[in-house]
Amino acid sequence: MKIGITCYPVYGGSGVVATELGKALAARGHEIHFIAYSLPFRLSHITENIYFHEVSVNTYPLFEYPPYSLALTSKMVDVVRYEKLDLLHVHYAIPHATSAVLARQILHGQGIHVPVITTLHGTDITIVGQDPSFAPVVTYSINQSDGVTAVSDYLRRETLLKFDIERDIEVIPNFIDTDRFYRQKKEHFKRALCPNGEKVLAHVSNFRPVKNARDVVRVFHRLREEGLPLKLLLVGDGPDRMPSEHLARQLGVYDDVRFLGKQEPIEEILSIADVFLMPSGSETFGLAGLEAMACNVPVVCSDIGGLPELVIDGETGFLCPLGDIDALTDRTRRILTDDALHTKMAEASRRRSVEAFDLARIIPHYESYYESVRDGLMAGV
Ligand code: GMT
Repeated sequence: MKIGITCYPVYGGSGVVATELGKALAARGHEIHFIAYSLPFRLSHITENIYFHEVSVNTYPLFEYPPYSLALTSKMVDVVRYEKLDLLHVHYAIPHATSAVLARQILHGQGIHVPVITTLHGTDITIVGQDPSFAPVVTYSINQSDGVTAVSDYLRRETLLKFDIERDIEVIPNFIDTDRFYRQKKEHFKRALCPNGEKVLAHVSNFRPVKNARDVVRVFHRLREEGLPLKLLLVGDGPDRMPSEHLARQLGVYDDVRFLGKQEPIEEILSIADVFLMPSGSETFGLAGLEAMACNVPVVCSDIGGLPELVIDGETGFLCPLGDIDALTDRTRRILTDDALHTKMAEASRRRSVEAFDLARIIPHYESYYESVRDGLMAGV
């Protein structure tokens, strides 16, 4: 099939999923056209079957807010028409689903019928999408899409609960390339960071407030106070990075914390981690946690959102009440101080990532969903 994929090209889970999906589909022979305002960050080079169409927004003195959604719509119309796309698959409802629905309508007037599939990822439903300034448009765009998927059953339920939805939503969980994400031997890196054999806590996020990155520093501080030899690796960047740095200084642990910023070879960093911390306030799936699990790193996280669908409490890590620093500290300590438990959880984490979320299992689910939506649309034309 010829598939147009639109996503946020910046550092973040929905862009990662969309880009990895496009790459995997291209490898299976589909022709993939990314339509976005810049090259998706996981798309370092264009290969056979992959095309990139940049959306640029012209400024005009009247525009205090240049209308990106309309420029995106026009680009979608253009690409569908001239590249003869079979479908548009947009990731994150705002504004991508709306632009795609409008593009479909414009094309319909030109005798071109292209189905629109929207994948809901997270805050497009759980936070920003519910804001009254967006909610009616999000509801309309979901209802008007030809197919809608959600990355967890929690997100599906939440969408049906919070919006007036008149259609089915297919759950297709996020996935991982377990041939890329596995525990590598990184002895030099480990020795350089932990010269005295310290254990490593890790956290990867875009440091938005919803990630509660400061709770990671708090847990680390508690464990250090107890005398555990430990280092903390923080990967990514965003609004809460600086407050987290300040907190680490205030608590006197800054020297043992490494803020690595945005990094691409995440699997190399995860390969030296012992526990992954994810104390998020909201998380529909927790892709960063899945990446850790694939690298044999047990996850200690909040018991919220879609996280219980990913992390099996007591088997691949622990689920803790939201904001409970005592519980997060306790569960992390249990893993770090019990080698047998650590080994068991590390192996179970890897096994779960392969058995439930490997790309080879999930990509065919998308393909069959594409076909069913396209066939359904063609039957109605
Ligand atoms: O919804 C967001 O905050 C954006 C999105 C992103 O682009 O980072 O994150 C969501 O989508 C990811 C991929 O499906 C999920 O793994 C994340 O759990 C989810 N984030 C939240 O729900 C906060």
